[in-house]
Amino acid sequence: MTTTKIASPADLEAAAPQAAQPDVVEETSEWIEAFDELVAEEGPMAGAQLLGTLTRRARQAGVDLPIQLNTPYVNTIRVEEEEPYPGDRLIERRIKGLVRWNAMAMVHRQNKKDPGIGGHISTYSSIASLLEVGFNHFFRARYGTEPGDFLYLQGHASPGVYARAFLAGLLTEEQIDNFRHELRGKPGLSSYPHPWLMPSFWRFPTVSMGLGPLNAIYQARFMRYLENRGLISQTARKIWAFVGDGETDEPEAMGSLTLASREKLDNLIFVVNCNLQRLDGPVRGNGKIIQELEAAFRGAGWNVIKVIWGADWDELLARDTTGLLLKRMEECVDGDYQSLKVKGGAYIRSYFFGKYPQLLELVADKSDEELSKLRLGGHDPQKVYNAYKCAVEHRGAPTVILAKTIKGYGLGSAEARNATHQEKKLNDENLALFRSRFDIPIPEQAAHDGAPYRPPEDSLEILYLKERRKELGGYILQRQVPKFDIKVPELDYFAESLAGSKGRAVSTTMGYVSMLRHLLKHPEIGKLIVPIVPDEGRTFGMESLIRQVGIYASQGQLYEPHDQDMLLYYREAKDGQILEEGITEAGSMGSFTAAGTAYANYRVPMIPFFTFYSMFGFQRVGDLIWAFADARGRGFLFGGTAGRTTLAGEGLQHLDGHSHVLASVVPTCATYDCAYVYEIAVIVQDGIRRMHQEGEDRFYYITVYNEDYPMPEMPEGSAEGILRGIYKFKPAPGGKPALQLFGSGPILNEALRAQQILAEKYKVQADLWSVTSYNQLRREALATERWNRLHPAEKEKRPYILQALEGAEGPIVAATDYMKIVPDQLAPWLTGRLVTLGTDGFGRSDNRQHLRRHFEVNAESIAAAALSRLARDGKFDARKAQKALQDLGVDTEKIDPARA
Ligand SMILES: Cc1ncc(C[n+]2csc(CCOP(=O)(O)OP(=O)(O)O)c2C)c(N)n1
Ligand SMILES: [Mg+2]
Repeated sequence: MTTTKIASPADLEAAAPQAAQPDVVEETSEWIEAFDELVAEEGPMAGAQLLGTLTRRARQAGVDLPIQLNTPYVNTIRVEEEEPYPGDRLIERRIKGLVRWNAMAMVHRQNKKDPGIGGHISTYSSIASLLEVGFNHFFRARYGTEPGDFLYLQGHASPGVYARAFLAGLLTEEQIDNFRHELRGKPGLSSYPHPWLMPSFWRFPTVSMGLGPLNAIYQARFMRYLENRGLISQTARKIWAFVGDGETDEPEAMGSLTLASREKLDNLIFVVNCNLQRLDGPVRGNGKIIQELEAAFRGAGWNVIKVIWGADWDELLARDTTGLLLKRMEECVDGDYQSLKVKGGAYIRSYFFGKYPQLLELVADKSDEELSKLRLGGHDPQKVYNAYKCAVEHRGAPTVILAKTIKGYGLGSAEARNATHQEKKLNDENLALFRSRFDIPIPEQAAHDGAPYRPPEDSLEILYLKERRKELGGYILQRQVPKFDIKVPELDYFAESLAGSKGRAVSTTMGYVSMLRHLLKHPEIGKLIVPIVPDEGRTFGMESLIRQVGIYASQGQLYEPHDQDMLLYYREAKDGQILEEGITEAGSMGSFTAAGTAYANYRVPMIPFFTFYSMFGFQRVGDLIWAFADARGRGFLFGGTAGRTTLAGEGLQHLDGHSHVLASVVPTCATYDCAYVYEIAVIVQDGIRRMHQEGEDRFYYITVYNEDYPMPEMPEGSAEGILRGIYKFKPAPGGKPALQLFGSGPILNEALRAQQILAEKYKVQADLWSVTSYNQLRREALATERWNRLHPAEKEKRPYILQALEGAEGPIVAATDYMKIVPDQLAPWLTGRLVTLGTDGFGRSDNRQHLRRHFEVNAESIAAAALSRLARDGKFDARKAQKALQDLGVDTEKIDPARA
């Protein structure tokens, strides 16, 4: 059997013609000659075919051929294939100079005015040509009545994006003047792309590196999903994702590449800005990031276009008959290229060309200055234009453009230096140099101050810029949200979920899934629901959903599923509605984000329900959830298999007792821990109404469990309390209560049992409350308290938690399957009353009964805690309380589970 291996540099060296044995030299040259003839007569395709056939033949014959994923270190598009530039290069250069100036000046001036306010100038300066060619010739603002291309931009390049919007008249000088000054009562500009902060400008938060590329891939896939399901019309819309070369080290950036090729996402274009540097220094000092990325993307099935050298190098490459120029290009590592830029023309001559006398000869007619100005591909509009054109026209696969640029391009002595990323200001000399290099027509003093500059409205530059944008459908940096006129289902649509299970033991997960199944049938919003699962559908009992609406598969189902004769077979369909993502919570978040922001991006108010293992949610993909909130995402996150003691047997890595803590930190996330199915129905119904009828930018985190128990019918009048976070579930059974019991999720049942134990065994009466959201209660209380603080002369308002507890006396024992900090969020308003029982500490493998005893959240522990507290308050005999603990089986001397 032959094995295939990837070529190592040594293999390639060995396979190189110059290393061939003397006796095969003649034969080799004959082969080459024949090959050249074939290509000349029949064309490159014939050459490729011949080599393909030969390679297959060689492998069959047992020849161990290395796989070669790299092409030479030159541009992918040959000069002969290039098309002429369609724009006015001169004016475009002037516009670019103006954008560069304003971007640089914005950061420079702000840091002079307000030292330490930050900002970046070197990222944009490297990416300027890549963006300008796009803005002038490619980025479409609309396709007919449909929204246009989507741009994921490097967050740190935002000054350049603002500068262009300023020239286009989209942003005012006052805004430019208030870059990074958002809190001064004037319109300012956020540091980075944040739709939350600038909702009519930014669409995609990208500055947490790696999330942009991942979200772009899933966005491209979701666009196809909407098209295939007939929810939007098919357009030529492209998703352009600008990515830093350093950023590609983030696993999220590269982790989903094969999805894009598998799904043939030719609506997706990555542009990697290969300035060879990141924050601290070179991305690959000892290697070549462009070659490394080429192999990775090509291996993943992408169309790869390298844009390495500018037109200045074409002539040198054409004149070099020795092959030494390419050899030298390939020998140098990225650290060398960085030094060549920093050290200038004479060094380039001696170090780069000087290695081989023939190369020195090649540049004998060039001055040192000319050598220092030999342009790279990513700064050459002609090269960039051709790469973009090929990318846009490419069919059947996503494209990545690897464009070589210089970090800090045009910033004088800061260019390409290791420290350039942190540069905030230019010195006077560099400012003057910048002004003359890019011909900025402003007075010296204004230049010195770094004043913004916008030429008059009727200047050639502004007219040209506007005309180009008009041609492309208008300005692209705009985010508009239409008003939707959808009728969301009323609560009675959920009647089945509200009615209880009539004594049948079911889990909240089952109840949730049947509710989802019902929602999918809704005549108006059914089609808008997007169920998303990361290979966990069976865990949550979703097989019936698979049968009902199918799993989305862009190619349909190409095979006959082995279980086709079963009712609940594995059904994949081109118009399938479920996104079955496989084992990727990050990728699922990509889909959740694309779906949850579709109301703004596609003007289709999709309603995603992403159901996952609660332990692998916020803990695993918290930053993606944060970005979802920033993007003003709307939808439902369902944390299944929730609870540190409810998910039995799984142990430390799986038992979640803290996702509610993590979820509580996201400002637009409403978190709910539900005990009964009707609670979920009330929250989902109201959520859809608030998000899509009222247009609120919020989303939900709801935990559901796999413990089966009878679901009660919804108590009359409890809807408001469910939504606000607390309602009385069962009043004290026999007389005036001495204390209050709070329970959440399945632990409410433990509290219910505790209520009985207390009444029957100890004659202690307690009210029982279901607390659906400590977090919502806390937020409301904080807002009320803030109002009180700011209005000392007005009548004090009472937080909802105190209103709800009006007249409810005695201590409060709150029990949860989550950490104690969850109920403790209400401690400031329940001073001296609150006793919290929760599941702090690592989970263990055991059944519910033992887990709850271990974590001290079982009914007995709740009853014991109540008696203990009453004893401390002098309301129950202390010795009897101690005895009760023993009778209830509470081990008073066991180790604290928080430390076990
Ligand atoms: C997740 C994350 N980690 C770290 C940073 C901080 N950071 C901002 S820019 C940067 C370097 C970026 O380098 P590169 O991706 O090559 O972009 P360039 O500026 O060179 O174009 C770093 C580390 C961040 N924004 N996000
Ligand atoms: Mg970089």
